[in-house]
Amino acid sequence: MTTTELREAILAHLKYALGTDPDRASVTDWRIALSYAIRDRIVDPWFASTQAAEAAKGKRVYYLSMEFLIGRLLEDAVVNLGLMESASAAMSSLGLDLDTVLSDEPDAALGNGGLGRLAACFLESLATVGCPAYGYGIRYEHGLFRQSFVDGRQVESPEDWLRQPHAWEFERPGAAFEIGFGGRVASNAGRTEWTPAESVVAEAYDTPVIGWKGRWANTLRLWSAKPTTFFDLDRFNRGDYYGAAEPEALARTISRVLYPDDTTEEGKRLRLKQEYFFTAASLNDILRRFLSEHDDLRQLPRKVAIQLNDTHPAIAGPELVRLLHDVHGMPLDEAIVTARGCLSYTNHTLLPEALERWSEGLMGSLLPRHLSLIERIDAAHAAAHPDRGITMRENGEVKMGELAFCMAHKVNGVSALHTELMKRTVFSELHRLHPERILNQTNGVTPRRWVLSANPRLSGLLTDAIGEEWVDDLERLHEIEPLAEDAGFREDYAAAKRANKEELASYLRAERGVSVDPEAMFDVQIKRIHEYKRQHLNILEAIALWQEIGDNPNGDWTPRVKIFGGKAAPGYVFAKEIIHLINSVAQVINSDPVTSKFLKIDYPANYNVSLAERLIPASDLSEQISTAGKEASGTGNMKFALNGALTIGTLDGANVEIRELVGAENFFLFGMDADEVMARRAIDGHAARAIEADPRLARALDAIRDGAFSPGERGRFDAIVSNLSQADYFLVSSDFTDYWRAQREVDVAYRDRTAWMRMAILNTARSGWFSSDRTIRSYMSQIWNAQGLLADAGTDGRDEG
Ligand code: F55
Repeated sequence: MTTTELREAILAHLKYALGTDPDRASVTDWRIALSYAIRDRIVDPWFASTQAAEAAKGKRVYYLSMEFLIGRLLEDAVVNLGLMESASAAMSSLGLDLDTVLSDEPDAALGNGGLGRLAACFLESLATVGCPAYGYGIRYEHGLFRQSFVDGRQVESPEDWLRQPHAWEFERPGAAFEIGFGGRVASNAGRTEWTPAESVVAEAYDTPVIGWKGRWANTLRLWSAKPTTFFDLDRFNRGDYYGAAEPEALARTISRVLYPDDTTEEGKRLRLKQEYFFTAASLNDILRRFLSEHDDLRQLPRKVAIQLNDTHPAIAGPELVRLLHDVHGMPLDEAIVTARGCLSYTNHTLLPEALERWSEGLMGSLLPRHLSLIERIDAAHAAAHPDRGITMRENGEVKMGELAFCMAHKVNGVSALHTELMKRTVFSELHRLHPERILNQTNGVTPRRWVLSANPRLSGLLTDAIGEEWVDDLERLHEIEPLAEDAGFREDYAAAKRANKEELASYLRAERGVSVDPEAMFDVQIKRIHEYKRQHLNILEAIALWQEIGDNPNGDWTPRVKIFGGKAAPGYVFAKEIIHLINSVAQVINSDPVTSKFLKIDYPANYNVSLAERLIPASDLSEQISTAGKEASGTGNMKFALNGALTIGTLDGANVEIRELVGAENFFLFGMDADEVMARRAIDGHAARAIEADPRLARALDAIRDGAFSPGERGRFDAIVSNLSQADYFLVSSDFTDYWRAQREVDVAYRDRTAWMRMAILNTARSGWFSSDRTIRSYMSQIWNAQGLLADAGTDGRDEG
């Protein structure tokens, strides 16, 4: 598409779709007009892909996820269609700057963190490798809350991404299903029938997902809850205007808002409704599509692969059994086997508080038929394994992990270590009964978003050096390995990083009024705030460093800027204390005239996908410091390594694999491993011992306790101090000394600019394996048994085996 054609298309949309003209148009109007013009280019490949999938009558993949953290869509589409230059030229010919227009788009924040972002990377990779697939989820009216800081404390406000017209979706009033809740179950002539007491309509909204070079496009289908009757006319006529609108309000509540908690499962009735709502709508849709192409439901596993993104859609097991057995008359045992043949389950956490359990009381009242089917499935499983000591129900609760495991033919972890721990801990008994079921699929990230568009300077360098093929064949980055020894390339690589840092520095100056020196090391920890991720270990090290610099202000310190980003679940009190502590420490340290040329701390509010795209390319050091055994994988760690930030990290999640691939000499390892963590916890008074053994740690904790960061309010952070000195479950105190040691090694390494750049280049060169294309091909061959439909793609010979 030429610049002129694109320009004309934009003007036409501005006029005919938005009803405005160039003189009046706002940036948002232009952005939406550009989005429509780009969207038009997606529709043909999208139709072609849909038709190719229909003609092939092959297997389709369905990715069921409560969360899709897709961020902005316009830039992604422009990049994948290869229209970056035309778009930039077209916008400037209209007097606009493309970057300004692109950053006007609100993030679609339909997820909490890693799990939701993984789903988004997977969608893009499924399209890039040409695998016929649908993402299924919820069209939340409000995504993850907006975070702001008031006096250093997190304050949440509602997110409102749909306030402006959403240019990427197509409403499908014709694709709608009635979803029932409650009611009763009755047997009728040998057939069980569920008669729900209430119901809502799930209506589909489709967003096309275009892969690299526009060769293939899939669909993200999000369900919105609508009332079965819009309006209670009788109540209206009686003058009860609020009551008349009640059915609508009640129904819409289901897709109103994303639950903002990424760990603790609170057993909320509305949450279970959301889970069933989108799962049932998706399964109805899947069966409808299958039956439009085939007639024998016993063939379902050959045509349908359904991936459950954690247990949130685990009700899919009983729901599919219900559809096959109750609705389509398949014998129960066969229905269970058939459903299992379609379903597979990804586990994303071992944290006990994050494993979903639903009380049988709640489930029985909302989904009575499903509860009775779970009992039947449980009984069938028990009968097949009479020696087993567990069931999927315990203390009046249904354990969704066990249910998902029993209803899936494959269960996967998301990193090598996490998968081993799954086998050894939460699923040890089920693993003994089904040793072939658990497998690993190490996470990945899409290089189109996380390298090509987030880091155009690095991308340009890579393409100049080795051609463009790395973009969808990321292991080709190995080809730049020899260039780590090339002084010219190192300088270019350093210049790209430097320019990214300058850009971030001016952003921080403009948006936050903080000034940072681009020469300093940018040390970044961005992720949800959680005790196991140990942002408090990072801030403790900052305090100790500040104290040490203060002792010796004329020392030869390596300048650092520590940047934090991340939200805490609104109900997670301790995580909010950590945020408050970081902000309070930042305020004191940043205003210390003696130390501030060596150490600054910044915590921009409202961390999201778009902010990650700014921060990661400008980072030198990636903080991956979770308590070993707790972070299932991490995916930010991969994005940093690809963009040439060195990792300081524990042997946790995918850090282990990153270190193996980039080389131990290019990774700053510290801390206990998962086995040592368990042993350390068994030592009486481990925290007190660690503090006694390390005067730096003791002094840092004393400063917090004495009110150094809470002038006039000594006890403000007592909860943190006493936690770290006593229970310290996440072993912050016990890992502090080694973390400090590793950080000082980082300081020394950063001063040797040549050696540092060599290491950074090797991180980029050796991280190509972390492309989500690799992950998706591996799911296709090892779990889904699905084929790609692109002439030059597919799974043959390219998966990881
Ligand atoms: C969201 C809702 C609930 Cl109820 C529970 C968990 C979550 C959630 O967001 N989890 C999450 O993000 N888990 C992360 O998944 C990533 C992708 O696999 C991993 O990399 C990361 O280690 C894990 O914490």
